[in-house]
Amino acid sequence: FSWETVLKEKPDMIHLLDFPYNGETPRAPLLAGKITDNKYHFVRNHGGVPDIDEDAFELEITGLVNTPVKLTMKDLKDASKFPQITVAVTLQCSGTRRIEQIQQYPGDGDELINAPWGEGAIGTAVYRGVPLKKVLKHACGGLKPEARHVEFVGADTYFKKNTVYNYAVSVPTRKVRQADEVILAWEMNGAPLPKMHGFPLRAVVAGVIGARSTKWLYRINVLAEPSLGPVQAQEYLYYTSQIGKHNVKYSNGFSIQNMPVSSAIIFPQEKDVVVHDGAISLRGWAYSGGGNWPQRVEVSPDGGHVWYAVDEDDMTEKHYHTWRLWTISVPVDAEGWIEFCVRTWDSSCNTEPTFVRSAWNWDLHVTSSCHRIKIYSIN
Ligand code: MTE
Ligand code: MO
Repeated sequence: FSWETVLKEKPDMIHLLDFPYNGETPRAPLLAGKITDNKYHFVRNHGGVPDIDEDAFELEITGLVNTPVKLTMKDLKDASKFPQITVAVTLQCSGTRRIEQIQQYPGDGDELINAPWGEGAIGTAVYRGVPLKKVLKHACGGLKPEARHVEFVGADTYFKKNTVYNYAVSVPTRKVRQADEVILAWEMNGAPLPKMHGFPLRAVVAGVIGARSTKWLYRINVLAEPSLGPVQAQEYLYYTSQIGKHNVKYSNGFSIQNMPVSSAIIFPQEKDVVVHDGAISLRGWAYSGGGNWPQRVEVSPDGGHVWYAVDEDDMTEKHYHTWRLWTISVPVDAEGWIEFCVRTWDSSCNTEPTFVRSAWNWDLHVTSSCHRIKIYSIN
């Protein structure tokens, strides 16, 4: 790994962590369109960025499959072997908007590996690859009856508690049965997968936290139980409010898979002075995992008493794998500091908790409470 790769592929990010490299998408490119430019798609790494020679590369599929195999990139890209698929998928890190929890609960969370993300740890790209379902069927003769989880192993390593691990996570086999939900991808927005995003091959798992979309994927291991890798078993767990940093037992947390509905106001931003003529325009994103889409976005100019719904025409199209960008003009009479907040209902009628404290969990994942900003209104 070197900064050269960052500076070549991602020169203008909000550089949150040098190593492992974590970069957040700045506000303007975040809302520039439904599809995020590769140059600006957020990057979340746990370790270094491996250098992989595509021609020498092999993907190994092993464990509870009827026929373990090794496939080259040429095999995978051979359309006569596997049907190819192109899908737009929103990836959201479960650390998105963590900064709001950090501000209220300083010192919580595993600060060594969990970055203080704002609203830009989310992005959408069009991925091209093959459905994992088809590869398991046509190359591996299907799964053995005991198979319950599919583990993805990345070629990158990271260091935790005096041990070096490969990045490894898993999803239930049930997820893989949906051909357009688990993809082995080599193309991102029409370009070869950038190094920072997993060249030459990554898993793209729609609807669940970004952590399952393993980059630099080189082994798929079909298991009876979830992966024992620390990223699966010790990180990305959701705890009840009785569990804190000092009494944590991993068995008290459950694995975060589907992302809940959440949204954010991107323009204006906290502490902006907004000069207007009785109405303020706001723009932001809304997303929901698990195959849900944001159905209704509402914005309040007074901290959550009066709400205005975003017009359906003022949102990008709905799709069960992607976010929706929205815009609204909200009447404002008040002068001085006012608090805007946004809440979204998804297609399963779920909405967001009202305050950060209702979303608190000690490792500070999934900040899905109503996003609030204070701005100074000059009317
Ligand atoms: N895959 C590997 N091999 N190593 C990683 O550190 N980070 C995961 C996931 N896949 C990670 C990985 C996390 S936590 C997220 S949110 C997504 O990658 C981010 O994908 P991106 O960097 O392409 O945006
Ligand atoms: Mo993540």
